[in-house]
Amino acid sequence: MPHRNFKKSKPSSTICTLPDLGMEKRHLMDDFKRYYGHRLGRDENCKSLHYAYEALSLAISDRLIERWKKTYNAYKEQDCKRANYLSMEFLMGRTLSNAMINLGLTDIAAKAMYDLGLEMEELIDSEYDAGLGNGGLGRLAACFIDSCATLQLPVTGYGLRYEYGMFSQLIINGEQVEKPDHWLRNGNIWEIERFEYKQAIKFGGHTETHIDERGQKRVCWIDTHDVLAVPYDTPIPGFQNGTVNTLRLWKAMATEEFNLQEFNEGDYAEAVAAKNSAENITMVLYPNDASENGKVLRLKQQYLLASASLQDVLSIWIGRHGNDFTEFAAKNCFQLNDTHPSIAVAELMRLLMDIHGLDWDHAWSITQKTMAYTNHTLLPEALERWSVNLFKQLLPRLMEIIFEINAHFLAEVSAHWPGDKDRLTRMSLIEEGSEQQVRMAYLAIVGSYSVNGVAELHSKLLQQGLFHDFYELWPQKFNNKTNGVTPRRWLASCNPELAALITKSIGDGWLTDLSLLKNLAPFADDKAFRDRWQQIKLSAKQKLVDLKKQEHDIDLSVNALFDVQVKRIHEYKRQLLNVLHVIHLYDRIKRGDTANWTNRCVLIGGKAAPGYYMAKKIIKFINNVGSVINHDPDVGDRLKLIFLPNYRVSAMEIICPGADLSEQISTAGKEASGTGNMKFMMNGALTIGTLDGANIEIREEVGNENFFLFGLTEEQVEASRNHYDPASIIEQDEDLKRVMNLLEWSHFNQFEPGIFDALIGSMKSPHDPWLTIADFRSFVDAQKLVEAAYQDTEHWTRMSILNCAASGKFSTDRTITEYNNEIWKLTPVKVDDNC
Ligand code: 26Q
Repeated sequence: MPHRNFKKSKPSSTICTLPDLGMEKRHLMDDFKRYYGHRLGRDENCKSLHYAYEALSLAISDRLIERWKKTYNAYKEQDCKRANYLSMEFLMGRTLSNAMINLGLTDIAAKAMYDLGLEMEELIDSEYDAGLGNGGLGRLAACFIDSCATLQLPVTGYGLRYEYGMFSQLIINGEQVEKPDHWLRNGNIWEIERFEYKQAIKFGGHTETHIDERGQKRVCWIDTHDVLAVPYDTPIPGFQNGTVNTLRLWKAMATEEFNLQEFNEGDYAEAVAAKNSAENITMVLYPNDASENGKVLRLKQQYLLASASLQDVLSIWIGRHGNDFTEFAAKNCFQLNDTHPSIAVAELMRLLMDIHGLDWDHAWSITQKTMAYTNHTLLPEALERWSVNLFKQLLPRLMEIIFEINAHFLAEVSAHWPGDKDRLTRMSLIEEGSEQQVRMAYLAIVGSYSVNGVAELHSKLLQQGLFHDFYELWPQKFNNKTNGVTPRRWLASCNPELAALITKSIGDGWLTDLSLLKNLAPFADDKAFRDRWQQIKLSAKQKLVDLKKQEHDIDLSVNALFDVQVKRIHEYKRQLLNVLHVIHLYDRIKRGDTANWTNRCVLIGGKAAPGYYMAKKIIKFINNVGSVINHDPDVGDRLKLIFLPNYRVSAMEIICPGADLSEQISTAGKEASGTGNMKFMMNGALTIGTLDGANIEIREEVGNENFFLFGLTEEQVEASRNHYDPASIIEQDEDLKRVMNLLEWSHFNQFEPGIFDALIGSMKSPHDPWLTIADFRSFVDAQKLVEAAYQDTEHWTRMSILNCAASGKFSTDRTITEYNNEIWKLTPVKVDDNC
């Protein structure tokens, strides 16, 4: 069916003006009933909670949509500068409870549901996570757009609408088994398809050059296979302020012409296959959180995101300003979430020159004034590179532009360092070798006016190490933006009891100015407050225990120290070090060395990239060690090791309020920032951690006495590279020797010989980059301090309160304010909230 063209026949403003929807209990109840009975066609015989969740969500969504329109109009009226956050991942998790908080409807809606005989918690729980991300980087994007809306900044999130998000993790016989995550199976009430804003994306073909009527050289990219990108919009509400921004996710679809052509030629099967290959582009999220090099489909995804988003922004611009780009850079900017969308640098050049007729210099000046790049990793192996040959085949015009950008850039390098050939080789956007490769990070740096890391140490190391040459050339481009998390989801929504206590004590200003949490500090000396704080922690732990019991029939005791490490499974994050410590505790129990014992429950959760052999072994190892320890009657309640399957956003919402101890134990210099560390701190967990990523800033904020520090520093890690001798460390440490002996004697794999050899070998290797053995002793010693501190409940509770009180810096409201003040320079736009 042809879609209606709104440009030709506009609906009159009368049909667009809607009556404001009520915000009282009766309004919600009426709307709920109408949706449940009419739109969804359900009645009292319906057993599934899903439809009640949908009916409530539709009622809530209506209230978002009316504010969405007002926001849209306010932005249009003010003709304000806008930022666009380009990210291959938006790890949104659930939407309903966040939407209610931000609309100020949490209590009213809960009462409405109660009156209808429904339990709000059950409805919230029946929502499927939108798992369109791997981990930190994707969740950061979700927190960022929440804060942008709360700060009333005109920012649009652009991403991909994957049909399949992050896989579900099953644990079978201790091993990870991946199950596809068809998150859209039951529909998604929060999104709106906007076919009218579709964009065509080119792939393949070749280029031709000709001279236009003005004597200018013009390049045409022709004989391409085009794919449509169709946007699906989700409203992103600010916190009780009337602003509702947009998350626009692109879905790939086959073009109608494409199919017709083949169909007319009689090749129906080919036509359908071609349709599939187009629609496959946004079928699945790549489940690796370090780059998987060389996959054509991944490059297609990246280009689709970049091209569709830029065309969208340009068509909005042209709709208002025609072909006049003089003000474009003053009114638009693009934040690139890592190198994944960095092909946008070349694509903006293409669109400005080939489609809109600008010359190179003008287009380049616009590009360099609008693009900004955030780096999220220091691991050199994780830096994205694409084969030049692949690029030429898939995106021939883009490859030409990258070569030209490189030629201009290398001329600048030569002028700065005449005769320095090594530097040219080092800095070139093209890496020479058996196969030429495009260095995407360098393309992003060259094309951007801002380059930032995500924590102080990380940004410093980028400048001194990975990007040093570029820092020397353009020091003013480089800056730091320490990550954060949104306090609405990561405190108010996930820990309502703690949030209520905080509000009762210091007022509710903290929800939008998290630095006010500092006013909690004096309450650390108040016994009644501490008692209440403790009760709340216990009740959060109980929820976690109940969940484990219900889902996996595991009994845990809330009196134990809940020691938690949840994050992607990676060698550098050192889940292995955590397990070595657990084995050490087990060994102490077996030897009867249990005087003054602190009962401990170690919880580890996270997904391994399906192709990451060592990470999968680590999961099996945790499960095997857990199974031996948890079934040993000598151990009892003293120690438990539990693997939490299918770690995801909604799981963290239950886990972080119930944690006592947060494990942030990466090899120093390897974790760019971490954000789980911030969620735990905000919820009153104490951190045991290395001087890595944002841990350093967490420790600075909370004070050394309220943080359990261990391990080598980043300098020591680097210095130990050439003379690391794990064998002699093991030899000199009786505790460690016993732990390693248990491993070597297959204590945890008695009927599975050899399965952990690769893990043991990697830890014992003098070339182990993660230095697990080097940090064992200092980790065990710090854990002893943890135990002693935990035994003094009053002291521990004080430290817990002080951690929460010191977490104000780690709100994404602060992070985004810095992005805005130093990079985007947008003016907040007030939106009338009298709906
Ligand atoms: C790249 C190419 C091909 C396939 C996959 C990828 C890919 C996908 C995701 C590469 C990396 C990621 C994700 C990285 C990530 O989550 N990094 C984390 O970012 C957080 C937010 O800044 C930091 O807190 C963490 O320290 C960092 O590890």
